[in-house]
Amino acid sequence: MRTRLAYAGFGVLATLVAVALAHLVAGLTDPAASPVLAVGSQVIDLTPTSLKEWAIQNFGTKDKPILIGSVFAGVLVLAAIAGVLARRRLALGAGLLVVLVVVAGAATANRPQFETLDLLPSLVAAIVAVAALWFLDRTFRRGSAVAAPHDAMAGATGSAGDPDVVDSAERPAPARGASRRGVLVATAVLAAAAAVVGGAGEWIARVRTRISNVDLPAAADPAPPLPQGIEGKIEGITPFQTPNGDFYRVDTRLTLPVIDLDDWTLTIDGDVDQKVSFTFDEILEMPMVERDITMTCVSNDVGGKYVGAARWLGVPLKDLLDRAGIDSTKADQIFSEDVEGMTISTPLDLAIDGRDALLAVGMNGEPLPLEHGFPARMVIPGLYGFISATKWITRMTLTTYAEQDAYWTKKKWATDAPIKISSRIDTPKSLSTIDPGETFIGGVAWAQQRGGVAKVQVRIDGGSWQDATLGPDAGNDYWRQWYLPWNADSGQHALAVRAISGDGETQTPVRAKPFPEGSSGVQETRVTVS
Ligand SMILES: Nc1nc2c(c(=O)[nH]1)N[C@H]1C(S)=C(S)[C@@H](COP(=O)(O)O)O[C@H]1N2
Ligand SMILES: [Mo]
Repeated sequence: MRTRLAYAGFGVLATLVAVALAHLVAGLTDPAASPVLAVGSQVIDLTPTSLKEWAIQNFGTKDKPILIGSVFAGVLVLAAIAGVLARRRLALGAGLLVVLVVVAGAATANRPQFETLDLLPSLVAAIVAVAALWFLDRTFRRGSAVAAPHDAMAGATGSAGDPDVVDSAERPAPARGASRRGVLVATAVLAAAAAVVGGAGEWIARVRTRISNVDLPAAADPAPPLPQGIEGKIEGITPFQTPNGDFYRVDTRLTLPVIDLDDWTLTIDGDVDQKVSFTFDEILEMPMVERDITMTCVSNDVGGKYVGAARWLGVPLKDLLDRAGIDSTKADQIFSEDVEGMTISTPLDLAIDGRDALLAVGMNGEPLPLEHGFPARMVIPGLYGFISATKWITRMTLTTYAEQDAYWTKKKWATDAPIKISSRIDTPKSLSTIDPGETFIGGVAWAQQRGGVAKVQVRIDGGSWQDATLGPDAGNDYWRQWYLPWNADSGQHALAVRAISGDGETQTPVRAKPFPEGSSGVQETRVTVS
């Protein structure tokens, strides 16, 4: 029993060392090719939409760490089994470890932008895992042989032929503690090596995914100064502009891409008069516009957090497309691709109907953070991000929906997905307990490309809809803060909110889940006043 436990530990340790070294090699080549991350990315791609939505709803932005953690835990359980197998036959345990690494290699090879070099981390992992397991096994058997030289098992393992063992066997058997110490030292050394090497890999990956300094040009067509939000007045309300560090992040990546600005280009091809490519500097030389736009994720539930408002600096998409000369009698979609081969479809007619569709390079006065698409991303007001907001973009192909299916189209999400009118209560927080007396109910509401938010109404305890006061206005593609003074009396209360757009449409009470074209319904929260 004790040796079985020790061997399970050996399997785990051998795997940790292998994964750590592979992580370091991946850090130096392509961080996304690190075995556990490659498997994690495959899991993301293979997970059914319903399960993915469930994970996003329940884990929120922690979905990525939770996924990596689960994959890692799964690997370690299998590694422990490999260790136990190795106790009987080393080849069996080593074989299982190799199978694990082959799975990781296959996951790596299945990535859209796969290069042969990406297999190096897996190859290293295979060699190191087997070598470490062999080493631990040998150390352990040698220790056992030393401790109990007449043990038939030890003699039968073949290590008896080892001159060291023969040597020591001739000496009086040392205390059992000495052999155990050998195993403990080996274990400690390997564990420390794994921590150091893995940490170094992580550090290198982080350094390499730090973005270079870029100086953004001033906008030729700037946005008017952003009015002061009411967050200073209504405590707990979402700020009028979302700071970059607080902006929600939704994408299919587990690692951030390594971007070399000198190599990066944006190519426009497909149904165009001429294929064109732009370097980053060439894009910066084009006239820039600045726009305040609220972006929303299709996975946002009513009342959810996947919405953010920023000031974007970029080139009008139309200007770029005009350089290529698009044939809109043929093409009906912009099929955009990121540096990793992830694809997004955008309806062409909506991208060129006059709305402020941008290739953005700046966000709230800074270069795009890497999390949000550095060096350039699309931003199109009024369309959910999954059909409009390609981050790390490198290609736009003018084509048809009949010819090309993008990532989420393959997963049966809608191709035509305008953002639905919605509103959210930020304060008082759902299910919270507040003091009785004068307070505010407040939040945000959005109706991009629908004439903006004309009105927000609040309903308390099923009463009549009351008009809320709107915060400042930064254009129809931007959200509005809103609040309603409330004299809260003791007891349980139900609060609801709805928005009415400038086009005269009222946010529908009909509930819909995010899949396949965005959630709808009215948010209702409960608060206790006591
Ligand atoms: N390359 C790439 N771009 C992407 C995605 C992605 O997975 N990969 N996700 C999209 C989705 S679903 C949304 S809602 C927005 C989110 O942008 P943000 O992370 O900057 O908030 O980016 C879009 N652009
Ligand atoms: Mo999204």
